[in-house]
Amino acid sequence: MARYLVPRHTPGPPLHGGDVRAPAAVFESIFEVFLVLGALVGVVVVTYTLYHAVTYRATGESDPYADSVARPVLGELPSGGAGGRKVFLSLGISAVIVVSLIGWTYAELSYVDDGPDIEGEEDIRITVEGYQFGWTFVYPNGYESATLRVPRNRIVRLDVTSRDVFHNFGIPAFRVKADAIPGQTTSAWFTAPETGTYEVQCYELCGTGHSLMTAEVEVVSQGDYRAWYAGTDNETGTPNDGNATASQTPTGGEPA
Ligand SMILES: [Cu+2]
Repeated sequence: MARYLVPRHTPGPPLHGGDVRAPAAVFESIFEVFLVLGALVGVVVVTYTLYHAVTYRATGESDPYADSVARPVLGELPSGGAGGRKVFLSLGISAVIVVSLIGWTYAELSYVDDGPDIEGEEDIRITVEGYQFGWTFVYPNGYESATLRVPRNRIVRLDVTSRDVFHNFGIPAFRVKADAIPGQTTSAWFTAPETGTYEVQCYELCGTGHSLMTAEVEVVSQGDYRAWYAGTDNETGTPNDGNATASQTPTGGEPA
C-alpha cells in the first residue's frame, strides 16, 4: 500500500495559476474547518460545564444556594442566567454556526460536483468502464488501457459507467468516488499535483472478486503524457503494462 503514497516530485507549471482547487484540497479544508470549530465549541462547553460544576458543587450543607438561586422546574425556562438570555444566546450562536457551516459546505461540495469551468482547457476526458472484476479506461481517441495514465496538474474529467453490475470507482489519494452503473454515466473529476503511482479501488460489493478489483493510476509529467498519448493514436486494446491481472477472474473465491 505504501508504494501508492510516495509521490515522486517533478517540477511543472502550476495548475491554471492556482485558480483550480483539487477536490482533495476542498475536502481537506472542510475537514479542517469542522475539526477546528468542533474543537473550539467542545472546549468552551466543557470548560463552562466544569467551571459551574466546581463553583456550585455540594458542600455538605443541604442547598447553600437555596436563597440566592431560583431553581427552574420541569417545563419552565430557566429564569437564572440573566432571565433566560443565556439560553437564547447559546441557541442563537449555535444556529448561526450551524447555518453558516451548512451554507459553506454546500457551496464547497457544489464546486466539487460541478467541476471547474476553465476556458481553453486541454480536454482530458476519459471513460471509465467497470466490469467483474477490473477497470478499463477509454481515451478520446479510442485507446483502451487497464491503467489510468494522466498528466499531473491537469483537470482530468471522468465519465464512469459499468458493463455488468453496480460498481463504484474510487481513487482515495485524490478523493474521487463515483458510481459505475450499467446504462448510466456518472461524472467525476480530479487533479493530481504530484507524479507517481496511485491505486484505484471498487467501493461497491460486486461479487467474489470485488476486493481484487483494483487498477493503477500513473501520474506523469505533462510532456511525458503528450508523448505517450501521441503514440496511442487509433490503437485499441489493452497495452502490455503489467496490470492485466486485475481483469482475470479470481480462482480463490476470496471473500469480498
Ligand atoms: Cu466492483
